Amino acid sequence: MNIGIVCYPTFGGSGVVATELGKVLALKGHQIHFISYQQPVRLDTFHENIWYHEVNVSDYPLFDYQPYELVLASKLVDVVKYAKLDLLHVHYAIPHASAAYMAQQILKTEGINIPFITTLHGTDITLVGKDASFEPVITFAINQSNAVTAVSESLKKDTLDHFKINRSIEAIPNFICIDGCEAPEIDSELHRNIAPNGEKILAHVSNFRPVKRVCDVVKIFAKVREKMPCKLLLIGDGPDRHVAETFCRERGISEDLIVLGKVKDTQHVLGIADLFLLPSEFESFGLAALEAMAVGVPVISSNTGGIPEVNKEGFSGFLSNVGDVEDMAKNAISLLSNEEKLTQFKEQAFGQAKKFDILNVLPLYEKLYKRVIEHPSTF
Ligand code: GMT
Repeated sequence: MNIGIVCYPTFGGSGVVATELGKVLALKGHQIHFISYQQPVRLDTFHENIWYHEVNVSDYPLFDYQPYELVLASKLVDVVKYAKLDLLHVHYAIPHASAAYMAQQILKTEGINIPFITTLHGTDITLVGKDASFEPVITFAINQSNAVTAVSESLKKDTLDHFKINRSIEAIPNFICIDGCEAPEIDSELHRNIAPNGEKILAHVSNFRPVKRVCDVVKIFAKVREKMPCKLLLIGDGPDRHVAETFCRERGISEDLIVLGKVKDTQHVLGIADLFLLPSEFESFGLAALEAMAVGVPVISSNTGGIPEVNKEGFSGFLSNVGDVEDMAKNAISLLSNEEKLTQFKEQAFGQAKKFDILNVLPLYEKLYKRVIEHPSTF
């Protein structure tokens, strides 16, 4: 199949999922055309069957706000026509689904029929999409898509509960590429560097937006640190990074805080951690937690949104109510202070991640693509 993938190029989960999906589809022989305003971060090397088309946003002085949706729609028209695409798969509804709809309508006037699939990722529904300033367009674009997928059952339910949806939505979970039967070897030099005295390592990866509750991450860390020597490894960057830094400075525990910023190969670094913390206010899936589990790191998380579909209570980690820092710290301390239990949870976390192996998820997308290409208006 000849597939156009539209995504955000940044470190956010939706861009990561879109890029990894495209790379695996290309390996299987499909022709994949990525369309975005920057080369996606995970598209670091080019392979056979992969193309990248950049959307150039003009900076004409009349525009205080550049009309990205329009230039994206025009680019889609161009790529569909000249790369002879069979299908568009857009990741994150805003503004990709409405741009795809516009491109579809333009192409129809030229006798070209291009179906598009919208994958909902989370904040496009739960935060931004619900906003009255977007809602009518989002509802329309979801209803007009030839197929819609959501990354968890929970997100599917939220979409059906909060929007006037008159069509079906298929839940297709996020995935991970698992290599081998056991979690990969850890980088022992990196481990020595971060925890030179054998301290336990707690890790968190995110874009440090308020929804991630970075304040809870550092509070949990501070409570664990009262009981045992440990380090907190923060990966990523964003508006609330200073919350973590200020909290640790004020308590004089900054020497045990390591902020790595935006790291491309997060799993390599995550491998050295003993626990992953994800206390989010909301999380449609929690790809970061799955990436941690895939390198054998158990997860202490909140029980919001789609997280319980990924992190299994008392098996791959523990779940608590949003904001219940006491409970999260208690769970973390109980795991970290029992070596045998920690080893068992590390193995179980890896076992749980294997359920989301790309080999199990890819056929769901391929089947959907085939159905939509053959019967575009049925779904
Ligand atoms: O909001 C973010 O964390 C980024 C966002 C994205 O779309 O880039 O992540 C969402 O999509 C990820 C991939 O499907 C999910 O794993 C995250 O749970 C989801 N984030 C939220 O729901 C907050």
